Amino acid sequence: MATTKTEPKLPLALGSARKTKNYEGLTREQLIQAYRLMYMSRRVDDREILLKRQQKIFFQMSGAGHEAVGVAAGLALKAGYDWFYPYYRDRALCLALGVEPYQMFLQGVGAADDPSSGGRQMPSHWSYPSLHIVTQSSPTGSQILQAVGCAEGGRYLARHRNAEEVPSGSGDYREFKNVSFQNDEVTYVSLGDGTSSEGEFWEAMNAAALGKLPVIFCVEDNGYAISVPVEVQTAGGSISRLVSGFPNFHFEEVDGTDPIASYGAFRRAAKYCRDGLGPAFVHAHVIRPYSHSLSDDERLYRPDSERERDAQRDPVTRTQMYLLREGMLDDKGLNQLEKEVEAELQIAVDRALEALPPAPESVTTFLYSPDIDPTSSAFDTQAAAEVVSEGKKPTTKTMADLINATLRDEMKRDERIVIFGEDVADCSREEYLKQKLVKGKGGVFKLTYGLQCEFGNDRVFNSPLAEAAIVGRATGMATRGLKPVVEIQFFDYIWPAMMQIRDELATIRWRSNNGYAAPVVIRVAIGGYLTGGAIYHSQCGESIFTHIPGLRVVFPSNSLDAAGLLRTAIRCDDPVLFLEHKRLYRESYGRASYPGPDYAIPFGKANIVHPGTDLTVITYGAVVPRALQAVQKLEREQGVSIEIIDLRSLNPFDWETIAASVGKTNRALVAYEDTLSWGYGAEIAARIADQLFDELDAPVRRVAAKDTFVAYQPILEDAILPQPNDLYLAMKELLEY
Ligand SMILES: Cc1ncc(C[n+]2csc(CCOP(=O)(O)OP(=O)(O)O)c2C)c(N)n1
Ligand SMILES: [Mg+2]
Repeated sequence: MATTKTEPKLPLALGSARKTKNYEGLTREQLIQAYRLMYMSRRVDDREILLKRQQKIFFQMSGAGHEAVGVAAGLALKAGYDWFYPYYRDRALCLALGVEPYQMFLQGVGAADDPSSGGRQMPSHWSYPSLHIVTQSSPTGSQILQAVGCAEGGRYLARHRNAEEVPSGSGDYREFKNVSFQNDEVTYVSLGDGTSSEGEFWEAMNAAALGKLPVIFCVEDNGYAISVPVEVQTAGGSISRLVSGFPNFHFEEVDGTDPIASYGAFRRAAKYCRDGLGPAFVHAHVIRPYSHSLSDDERLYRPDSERERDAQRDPVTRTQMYLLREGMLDDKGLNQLEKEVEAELQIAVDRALEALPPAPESVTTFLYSPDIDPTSSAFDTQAAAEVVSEGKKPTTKTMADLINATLRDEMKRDERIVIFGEDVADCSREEYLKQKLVKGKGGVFKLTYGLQCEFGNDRVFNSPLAEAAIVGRATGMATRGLKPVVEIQFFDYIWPAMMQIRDELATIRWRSNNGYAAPVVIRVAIGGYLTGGAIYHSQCGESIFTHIPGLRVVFPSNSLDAAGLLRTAIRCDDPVLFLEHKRLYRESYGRASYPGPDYAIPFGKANIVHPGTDLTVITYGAVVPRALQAVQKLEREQGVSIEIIDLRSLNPFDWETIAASVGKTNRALVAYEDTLSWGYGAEIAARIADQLFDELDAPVRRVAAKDTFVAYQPILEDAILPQPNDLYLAMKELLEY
């Protein structure tokens, strides 16, 4: 651990640079260029503020006060080589990396040609793929874990050169992914002082320290998070003090209003990372002269005296004075520089104001991959796979067996796949496996058993117990072209990852206008009927995720469907939530023989598990075998004929099959394990009521769990979850209607 601390006293810092005259290795030209960028950054803010007041743009977020540290980072790191996860105050960094002011104004006006988002995101939400500036969201701090994953992705690619190869005709996501990397690349991520209170920040610091990853964490400490001062935010008032115990880090604390000192800090930090020694932490003290945003008036909570103290540290004016004092610029040179910047900005603003807005019809474009359609017939290899198993005596494999086999087949086929999560490895202490002291675990349900032994620690490993970190790191890796297939041990514990799933993973392609994508597969053990599973090992809740645009959600009910849908999930180019019902893992229902290494089922295609003519039951997951039981009884007793549709994939779902069936039977029952109200069945029932109203001879009914939690005592569990008899009664009633 190395520590360099520079007290935040600008005159001294600049004074010392003057004494040594080496300006931390910056040339006079570079210093003038640094000032030019800082000045430009401030003036872009000023222009935007004016445009906002004229109602020509719709939001403004300034980088004022953060210019010196941003430019310093931009000079110390390399655009298009290193990777950048900036936050909204990093305008100067972006300019230093090569973003043009015109491009920034395009985002302000929400133009179709805005390269960051095509008019979808607020200004200061940077995304410039050719520069490796990765799309940014608005939740504070949710970029940090992704930066860690990005660094991991680069290191993985450096160690697994075969992963770059794309076999011709692979037909999978690899055909559309650039996996370039540099052996000594660095990932930069920044955040504000307030954001360092977010749990994900600490998860990211831990993961970076554990992996000795080349990440530079930059905390731009302006002393406030909107109106909350740092001493209320951070115990002891100093984030440097709090993080100082993390191992493997290089630490810098610097006056972030001083471009020379900041550059020195970043240069040392970058060297430490490039040398492979571990991550670095740069704590930069900056100011925030323009309130939090245009919607905030800091005079409500900061007295003039405090604001004036800050103003004296303004990085733009002080750097300007410094250059004059050092004789690098004279008044004439300065005037000339400022005139040039103003002229450039005028042209940029004029052009941006003429830019066309996006077309309203484009609003759903790039929610999903434009390159690979997982609903297409290319993913329908069921017939071919059945031929593979023909002739051999079929062995009956459980859903757990076939998920394990599919993961194994896909890992063999594609070296970009990495698997991680809680307990998924066989044994983290590899020597125990080598010495054959232990057999290995491979997941609490053993779904990943044997994969670490076969593919090694780099490809299958245990993560810290941190669900946001699992999904966030996976998202960063996928951004680099890898295919993380991660596990959330129980659906009940997916919630810490919700921010990453809902606000990051699912939004990345859409919000960056296809600039970036993160086709991660998240496998999740879900559901109840466990006899003792209780509240926290029985939850469903799939509709919360089908409600998220941009995310595919599948929920197989049997071994073959699990194998076929998991393969499609892995090979496609979209993020997929793959729900595995725990009760079905080893059920005798739905076992099958191994269907071969290319068996795939397209998304959005339901399976008619039982054909019929008098009533349609639409269901999925563990309710499928229960519905079958009820149907068999009713058919036996009453000679009726009931059709059961297993949806298999919930988003997208197979409306055609539902419509055709209800058109034939004129009666519909929607059955699902989750709580009744506001659930997945509500959407299906509403669609039927809306679009098939004329076909119906009876109301659309739902059978689902009671609107409560799943209890431990089996008598209660039975009463809460939908049972075959509940289904039987509802079917009977509908048939008699
Ligand atoms: C998760 C989340 N919570 C709240 C907000 C609203 N918000 C936006 S910026 C901000 C303050 C951030 O302060 P800091 O991290 O110090 O950065 P600064 O703006 O001071 O540079 C808050 C509360 C948000 N965007 N995301
Ligand atoms: Mg702050």
